[in-house]
Amino acid sequence: MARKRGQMYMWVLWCGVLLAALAVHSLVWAQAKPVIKIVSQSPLSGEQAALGEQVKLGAQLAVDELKKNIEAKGFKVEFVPYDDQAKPDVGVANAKSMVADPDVLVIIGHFNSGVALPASEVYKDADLVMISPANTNPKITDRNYKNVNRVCGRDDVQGPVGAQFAAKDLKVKSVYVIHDKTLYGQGVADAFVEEAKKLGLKVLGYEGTEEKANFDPIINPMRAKSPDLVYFGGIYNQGAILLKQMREKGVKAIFLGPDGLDSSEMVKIGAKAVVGSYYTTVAGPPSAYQEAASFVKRFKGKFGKDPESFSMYSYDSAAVGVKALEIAIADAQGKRPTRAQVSVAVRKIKNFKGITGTITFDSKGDPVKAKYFVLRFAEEKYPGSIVKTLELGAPQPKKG
Ligand code: ABU
Repeated sequence: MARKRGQMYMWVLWCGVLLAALAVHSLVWAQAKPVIKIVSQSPLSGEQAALGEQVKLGAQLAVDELKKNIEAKGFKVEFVPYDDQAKPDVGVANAKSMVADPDVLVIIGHFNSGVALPASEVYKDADLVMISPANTNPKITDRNYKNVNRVCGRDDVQGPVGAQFAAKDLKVKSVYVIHDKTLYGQGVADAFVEEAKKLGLKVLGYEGTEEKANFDPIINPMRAKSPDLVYFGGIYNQGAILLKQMREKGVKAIFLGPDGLDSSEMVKIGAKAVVGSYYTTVAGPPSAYQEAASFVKRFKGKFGKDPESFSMYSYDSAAVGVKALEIAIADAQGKRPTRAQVSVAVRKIKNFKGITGTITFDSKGDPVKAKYFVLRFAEEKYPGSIVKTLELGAPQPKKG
C-alpha cells in the first residue's frame, strides 16, 4: 500500500514538472523575437565559386557587423547564403523558396546577370528587394522594377571604357572578339564592339563559345587574322584557359576582358600567361577606396583570406539592405515591415556612405555614379595594377 502511494506521489510530481516545463516553454515561445532574414544568392560551388564566395562573405560580414541596429528594435536577424551554382534554373528555384519564406526581407545577389535576370522576376512578383553587388548587364535595371537595384556599374559603360582604352591608350587598330554566349559575356562584348566600331577599330572576328577546355578551333582562325587585341567577354574560368592556349599557340595580341576576369583565379589558372594582359572592372582593388583598409583587416580577421573585387560591393549592398530595414521598421511603427516597405525604403536612401563610395539610386535602381577601372597584370599576381579610374553616371534611356 505504502509502495503504491509512493508511486502515485512520483507520478503527480512528474506531472507537475512536465506542466511547469510546458509553461516555461510557452512563455519563451510567446517572447520569441520575430526573425528577419537577409539572404545572399551567388555561385558557391562549381567553376565560378571563387567570386560567388566573395559575394557571400562580404554580405555576411556586413550583416554580422550591422545587425545590432535591427536587433535593438526587437528582431532577430539571420544571414542565409544560397548557392545558385551560376545556373539560371537553380537561381529561380532558390528564389521561389526564398519568396515562400515570409522571414526573408532582403536579397543580396547575384553574381551572374544571366541568373539575376530570371530570379528577379520571381522577387518582383513578391515585392522582395534585390540589391546586387556584381550584376552589370543593363537589362537588370532597365526593366524599371521598383525592387531591383545594384551598387555597381553597367556593361554599356564598362564595354565602351574597354574599347576607348584599346583605341586611345593602347592605340590598337584591330580587335578580335570572343564571348561566352551568356547574357553578361555577350552583352559586354557587344557593348565593346559597338564603341570600337565608332572609334574606327577593325573587328576582324566575333565568336561565341561555351568551350572550356580546347580553344584550338577558336585560336586557329584568330591567329590567321593577326589582330592587335583580343577581347574576351566572359568569366575567368574560361578566359584564363583561352589566354593560356593563345600564348601556347603563339598569339601575341594584347588580351583584354571585363570584370568577369577580376579574380585571383585568373592568375592561378592563367599563370604566367596573364602577365601583360588587361581587364576592366566595376569593382576595383581595396587600394582604390579610402575606406577599404579597415574592411580588409576585418574581412581577413574573420575569414582568414583576402577580400577580392566584389566583396566590398557585397558588403555595401548588405549595408544598404540593413539601412533600408531600419527605415522600413520605422515606417511600420516598429513592427515587422512588409517586403514592399523594404523595397521602397532602399530607394529612399540618399548619399549612403559605403566602403566603395557614396550610394544613391536613380529611378531605375542604378547608382547615380559608379566607378570603372582598367587594370594590368604587370606580374603573375592578383590584383593587377590600376591603369585608369573613372567615375561615370548610368546611361540615360535612348529616346524614341
Ligand atoms: N559583372 C561580373 C559578373 C558577371 C555578370 O554580371 O554576369
